[in-house]
Amino acid sequence: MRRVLTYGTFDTLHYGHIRLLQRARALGDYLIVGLSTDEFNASKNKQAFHSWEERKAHLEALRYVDLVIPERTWEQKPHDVKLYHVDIFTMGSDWQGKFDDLSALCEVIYLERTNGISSTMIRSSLQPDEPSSTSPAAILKRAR
Ligand code: C2G
Repeated sequence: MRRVLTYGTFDTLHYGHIRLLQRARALGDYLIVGLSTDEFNASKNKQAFHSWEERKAHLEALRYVDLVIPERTWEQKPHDVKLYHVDIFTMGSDWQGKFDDLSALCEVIYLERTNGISSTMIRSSLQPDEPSSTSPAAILKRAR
């Protein structure tokens, strides 16, 4: 059984995330996702729209994801690779080269990032007073 590992925040789950997870799972037979905790996100200056528990439930609903573990630090990756007997570590290409040190422990593969969609875009369209929002309130506000 080839075991694959990836990490991320996976906030406001969208087709860019799903395409990544689908291709990651296709690299092997079992996909583990290290899901950034809210505390770890704070250290990345990121605040997710959904809680860790909600984001975990979203991932567990996907057929591509076999196990979700907490990502609490940048440094836990080598430990997780050993603990879960990981064969392949993968991330989107926006992380190209950043985790090459893991190639001492497992194969490292970067998958092309999906353009045109991001959690930031989705979150800004959820804010009613954001100019880019497409909510009826925002459209009416701009029309005045
Ligand atoms: N991704 C993608 N296409 C997008 C958006 C994201 O392929 N349009 C990929 C990213 O490259 C990443 C994964 O989906 O591999 C999760 O993205 P984020 O939730 O933004 O995760 P990030 O903040 O990059 O955290 O230790 C690594 C970090 O936890 C990664």
